[in-house]
Amino acid sequence: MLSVSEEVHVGCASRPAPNAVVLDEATSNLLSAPLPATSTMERAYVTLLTRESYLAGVLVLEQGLRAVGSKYPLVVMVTPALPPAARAVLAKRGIRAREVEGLYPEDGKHTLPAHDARFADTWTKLRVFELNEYKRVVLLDADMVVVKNMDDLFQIDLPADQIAAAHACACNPRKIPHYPADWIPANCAYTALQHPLDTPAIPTNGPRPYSLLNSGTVVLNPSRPLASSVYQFLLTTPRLSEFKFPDQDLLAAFFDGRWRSLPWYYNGLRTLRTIHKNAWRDEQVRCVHYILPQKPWDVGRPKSAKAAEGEEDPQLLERWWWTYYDEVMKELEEKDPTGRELVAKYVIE
Ligand SMILES: [Mn+2]
Repeated sequence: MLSVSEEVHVGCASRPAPNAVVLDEATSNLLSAPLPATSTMERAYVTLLTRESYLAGVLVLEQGLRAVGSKYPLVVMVTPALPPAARAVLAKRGIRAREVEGLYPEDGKHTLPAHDARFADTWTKLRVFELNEYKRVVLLDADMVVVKNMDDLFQIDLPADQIAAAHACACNPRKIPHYPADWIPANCAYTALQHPLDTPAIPTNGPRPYSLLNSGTVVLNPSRPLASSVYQFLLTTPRLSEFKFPDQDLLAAFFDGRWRSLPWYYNGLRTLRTIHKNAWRDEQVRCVHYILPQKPWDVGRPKSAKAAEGEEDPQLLERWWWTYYDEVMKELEEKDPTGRELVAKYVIE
């Protein structure tokens, strides 16, 4: 664990003035000295936690990484808004917290409709670019679960100023009316897949959604110059108001022509299982992403009985989340009953 004095406070107030986020010499002085490089410290999975209600998600994510024998730790970026009780739960489980400031667009430059209010804090995910105590980071959302080892993401060939991510699914299966109009199955990069293990292409002349990524899993090489240009882009791009999915659309725009496509199974969007049967294989998925509202902890345990041997289980993905959740809660019961109570407060059984 980082002790309090080693925690790094980078950047600026939660509503930064445009010139404050640039990591100039003065701001750089606020960064800690680089941490000693060891083989395990150079690489980390990273997620963001800004509120207690996602604590269960983070603990389940970490449980999965350990269960599949990941060699690299999960580091949790936390913001000043996160209450001490939530930090204590992480600390007691030996999960490293990494202090970052919130990151937001300038006031009035971007508005989120009420139905997407859950995205308000996701700009702060972009803080991951400044974690340059790591050479390589795999950024994961707190609404994901790891069911197969995916440490190979730390070995992929990736130029310093590029990222790797899986495509967004542009099918809009729930026909959400405020989604972009060109989000239809014919324009979805996954529709064209011939083989489940193929990686979708990013053709320069393809439909627009072919150039969109899902930011649940992002492989990157942190660096201060890169962080600085990402934040500059956030503050200056005239396209900001178009970004319906905050950090996700910004990343696709900033890294346009400079991101590598990953196979779907590193970011197994839960909707793919039913709408892209051409691609999805239960036995191939490394990491499930519970996209859209109604996270597993919002709807409770699967109501149906487990499917019989050889039959398809419609709630298999939800069961995976709850299996890890039960393991976490069992351990907390013994080692941190107060923490267990806090986690359970936001979980509907
Ligand atoms: Mn997500």
